[in-house]
Amino acid sequence: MPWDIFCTVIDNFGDIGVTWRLSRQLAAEHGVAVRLWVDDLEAFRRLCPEVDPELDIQHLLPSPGGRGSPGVEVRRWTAPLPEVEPGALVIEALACTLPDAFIERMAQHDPKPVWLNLEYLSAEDWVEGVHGLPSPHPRLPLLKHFFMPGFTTRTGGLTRERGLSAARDAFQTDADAQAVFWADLGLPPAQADELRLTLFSYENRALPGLLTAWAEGDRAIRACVPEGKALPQIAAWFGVAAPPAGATLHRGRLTLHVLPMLDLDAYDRLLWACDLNFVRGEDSFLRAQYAARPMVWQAYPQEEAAHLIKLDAFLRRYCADQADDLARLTQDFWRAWNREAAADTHWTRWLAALPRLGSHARAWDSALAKHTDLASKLLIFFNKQVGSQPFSAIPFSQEPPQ
Ligand code: TRH
Repeated sequence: MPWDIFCTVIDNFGDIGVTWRLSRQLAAEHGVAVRLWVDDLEAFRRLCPEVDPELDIQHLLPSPGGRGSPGVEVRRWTAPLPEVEPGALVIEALACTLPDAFIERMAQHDPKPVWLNLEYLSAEDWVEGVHGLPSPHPRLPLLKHFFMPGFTTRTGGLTRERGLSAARDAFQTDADAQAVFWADLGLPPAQADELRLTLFSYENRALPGLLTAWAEGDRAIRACVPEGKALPQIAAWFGVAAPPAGATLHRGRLTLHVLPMLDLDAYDRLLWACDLNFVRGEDSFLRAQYAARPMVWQAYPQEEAAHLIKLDAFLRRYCADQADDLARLTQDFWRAWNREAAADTHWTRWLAALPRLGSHARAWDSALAKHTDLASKLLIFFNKQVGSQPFSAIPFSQEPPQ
């Protein structure tokens, strides 16, 4: 029996990034046949070029490490949904809503599928209390459970592939592999004394000030900016029309490259190859933590500044083991960036602290790597619910101890 994962693409890439990453890991590492329902295949193709947006049904093989895997069946989420038999486990991901007819079929099915509401990632304390709670359907004999990703052992954990640390470390210590990676993007290899960073953010009123600090600073900065939300502001600051992917802009000590959207794995390598990563939302935020390099997070802006609460909840955990001055600096810079106010005033101190921030980033990632990952926790939850022999065709993944 397959597992069904449902994803609606709201206005960005996080929803499909999170669900595609999870789907391919379940298939590759646990032998689960995943059926991934997506309402916007064009958006999906941006981060997975193998996707053909014309097809209602297609099969993608998770690679690497997908030997013997059933792969992922990608289905266009149409209305009405084709009349398929529900899978053994159904995931309603990131606040999407299942079609009523599909829920009716779940209720009629024997045995009933395990039904999960996979929520957004948050470091807030209440997440532990909600993780695993059942929510009975108001009319039908069905239970839905909350599955909360999170940073502590009493949550659903974080998506993290087997072997990630080893692959990253190998790449970060291989100057040739990095040079090939940069050449493929049309960029020179890392230069001595240059700071190379990625900038993946939403529109941000603090951005022009930061660009000015970079252009007028002592250190050469090479910024890699993916196509998208921040580009109009950047173009305005350079006084040019919106630059296409492949464009390079110069001002003072700043060289800025506009990059095309990379696939998920290449984006990981981009984060691994840079000295500092500005990230946003949910999935790039997590991947930057796994890059084990200094980072700056812009939380997805929400009404009534709810994102600032999320930001502070994460900062409390992230900064807990930092020396006081480093914790204060991290809080000051990230809060200014998220309040869109004068982040540039912290830049010089930030730059000077980069080596210490890097050591902390590495320690933080090592601590995360010790937790059971989200896909493994899903399997544990599923097996507990069905009360059967372990479902996994391939043993649960465990990162080797760091
Ligand atoms: O795109 P986002 O802003 O997504 C957001 C958040 O997920 C938010 O929680 C959600 O509510 C909102 O969308 C609708 O940022 P995020 O989460 O980092 O997702 C970006 C995805 O794109 C991530 O999976 C990484 C991927 N990516 C690539 O694969 N290649 C690239 O070149 C880049 C820049 C990103």
